Amino acid sequence: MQRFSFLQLLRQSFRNHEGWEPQWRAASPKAAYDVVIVGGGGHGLATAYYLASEHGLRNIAVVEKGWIGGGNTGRNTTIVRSNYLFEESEALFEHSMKLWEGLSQALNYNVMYSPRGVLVLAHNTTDAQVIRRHVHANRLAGIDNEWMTPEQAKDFCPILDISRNVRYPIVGASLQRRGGTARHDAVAWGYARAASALGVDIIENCEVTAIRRDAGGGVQGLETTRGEIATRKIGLVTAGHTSVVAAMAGLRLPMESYPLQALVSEPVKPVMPCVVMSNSIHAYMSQSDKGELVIGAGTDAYTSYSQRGALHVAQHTLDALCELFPIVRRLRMLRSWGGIVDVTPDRSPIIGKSPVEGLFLNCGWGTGGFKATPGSGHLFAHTLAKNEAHPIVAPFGLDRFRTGALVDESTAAAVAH
Ligand code: FAD
Ligand code: PYC
Repeated sequence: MQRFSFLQLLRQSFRNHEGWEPQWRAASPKAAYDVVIVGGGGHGLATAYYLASEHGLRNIAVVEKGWIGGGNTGRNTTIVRSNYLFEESEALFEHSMKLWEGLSQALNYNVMYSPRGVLVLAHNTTDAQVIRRHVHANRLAGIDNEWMTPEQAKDFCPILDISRNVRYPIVGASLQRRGGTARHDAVAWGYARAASALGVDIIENCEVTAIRRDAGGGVQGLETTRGEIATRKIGLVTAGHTSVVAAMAGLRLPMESYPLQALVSEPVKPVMPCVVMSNSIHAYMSQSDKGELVIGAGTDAYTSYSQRGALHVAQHTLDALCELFPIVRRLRMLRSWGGIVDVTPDRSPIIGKSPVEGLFLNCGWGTGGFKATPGSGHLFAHTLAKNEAHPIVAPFGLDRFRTGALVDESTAAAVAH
């Protein structure tokens, strides 16, 4: 009988685990592509997948400076919902929600979309008015959302403390039952595998360092740490860093970058059946399938590119969560991390053409772009393929900052801004 050491067995079990071995073609860059997507997060990979699957393009590359999904896609708290206020955003996020519902089947990859419900807490009269306004707006648009009394909220999430004499009393809540979570890295891997199977080159460890333009100003190609690539069409999908990359083409964008942090507890048995968010306290929590409580804090108060958040921000969040859920008081935290989110003046994304011919933008998702991954990729692929914004993303063009037609979703962002 063959004997294996413990390490060999461990390695083998990792190999057998779906997703451990790369299931996408790890490519070297070719000299030229029809389209290059910069940024191998969920949005960039989804864009490449839909360009290939729905628009028949094949000569596509996704270039990623690190490893795919290593940016905000792999750092976020995976909340999926479409309970936004304005019609433009409702259409955008609901489009995405519908794609989530069939995504595992479409990609033949389990992205673990789990519609376990997203409960948004109201702590005072203003909160209640704002949240109820969202409920009414959503219902008018045919999006599920409902108002709950504190008792109904507690029935749905029994570990909530709804006593009246606490620091953050709960006066009501909204519940979007179709909202929930999905497995963040599975989304990147699922899109990567499906795009690769359609011939897309996914090129990791390939940082874009310059954008070359021709005499007329249009894009001509990219310089990367793995050589030059010629292309006439570039999609920038580099969350948190798009201002830096766009500046390589001489473009200044109305965005600021902030650290946003999250943390997980040690794993415990199932205690949390849904997602709970509190916008005014800047704290939210859910439980992963591994048992860890997944906790998110607010953004730092200052712009920065450091991928960690300030300690006092996390401390405030933990204090607040101990008030809302006294059961978590004795839990230990396992790890914490941060990501860089790019925030626009109206807290809505920028999707569409840029003033530079051949340069397209998909950025500004701020604290809330994970939920949009399938919809963003789907609509951005259309925009790139047709050279024209898809009607759903047309309101999210860069020109709104000139015309003033803003889509002010600051109350939907759910975390501090
Ligand atoms: P990313 O996954 O960041 O991908 C961009 C990629 O571009 C990166 O991999 C980066 O390495 C690459 N890149 C950058 N510069 C270059 C370059 N020069 N050359 C090549 N590649 C480059 N959203 C929700 O909807 N729900 C949530 O619960 C949620 N929680 C969050 C919690 C935290 C802590 C954070 C940080 C964010 C959260 N978000 C959430 C926001 C969400 O994570 C992002 O909006 C979303 O993941 C952005 O996806 P992306 O594919 O555009 O970006
Ligand atoms: O957009 O739902 C969201 C979210 C939660 C935490 C960060 N963003």
